[in-house]
Amino acid sequence: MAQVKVLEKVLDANDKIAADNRRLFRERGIVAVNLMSGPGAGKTSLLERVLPRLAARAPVAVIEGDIATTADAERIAAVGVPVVQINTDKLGGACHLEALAIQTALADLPVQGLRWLFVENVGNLVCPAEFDLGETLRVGVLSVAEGEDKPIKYPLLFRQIHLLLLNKVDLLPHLRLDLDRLLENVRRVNAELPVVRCSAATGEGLDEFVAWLERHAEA
Ligand SMILES: Nc1nc2c(ncn2[C@@H]2O[C@H](COP(=O)(O)OP(=O)(O)OP(=O)(O)O)[C@@H](O)[C@H]2O)c(=O)[nH]1
Ligand SMILES: [Mg+2]
Repeated sequence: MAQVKVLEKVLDANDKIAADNRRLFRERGIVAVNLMSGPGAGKTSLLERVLPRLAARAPVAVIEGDIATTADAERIAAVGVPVVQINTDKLGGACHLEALAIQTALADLPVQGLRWLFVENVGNLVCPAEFDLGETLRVGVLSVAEGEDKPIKYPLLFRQIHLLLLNKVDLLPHLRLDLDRLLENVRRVNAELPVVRCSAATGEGLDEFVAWLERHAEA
């Protein structure tokens, strides 16, 4: 019982800070995109491809969340985009980002005039979906190598997101995957969820992803 109370308090505090973040994003016209997936689905690879295209038209920044290492922030810095790395091992090793970490990281980013803020959450198909960061859009990434059953086994993330990127489609000829069953499982959890089939390796589907982002940013 006591444990439940503690968790409620944590979520309460998180939601208040998330509301502050959301207000700041609205006031400044920032579109904040929370990118969530299991480890290795291709979040950073997709960002490496998509960020230069968005940055050519409007200022972009990234917050990278990982338990440890600055590897992903270094990859983002290499494409010339301002980035802050959050390592949650210094915050108790959390498997997700919380709103306070976003608020703190914003102090180290060029928020003035910023249009796009991408938050790459810690690689985890469960916990990130439980914490509101104040983001504008939630995008999930599932790679085709993860199997047909992930949407029904880990439904929360698939319920919360506004778009699903089905990544690594270049690998389909090499996999034993029933794509129709995977898509049916997505629909069982979230009937309306748009799905973009893409590959960070070949660039397939990324025009569609960028177009979706720009449409939703206008809205
Ligand atoms: N074949 C293929 N490989 C990919 C694709 N996207 C990513 N990869 C590879 O998958 C591995 C993981 O990619 P990352 O982009 O680091 O994945 P991530 O989701 O950022 O991983 P974490 O941040 O650790 O959760 C790397 O070896 C990538 O080169 C893709 O579309 N096709
Ligand atoms: Mg990554």
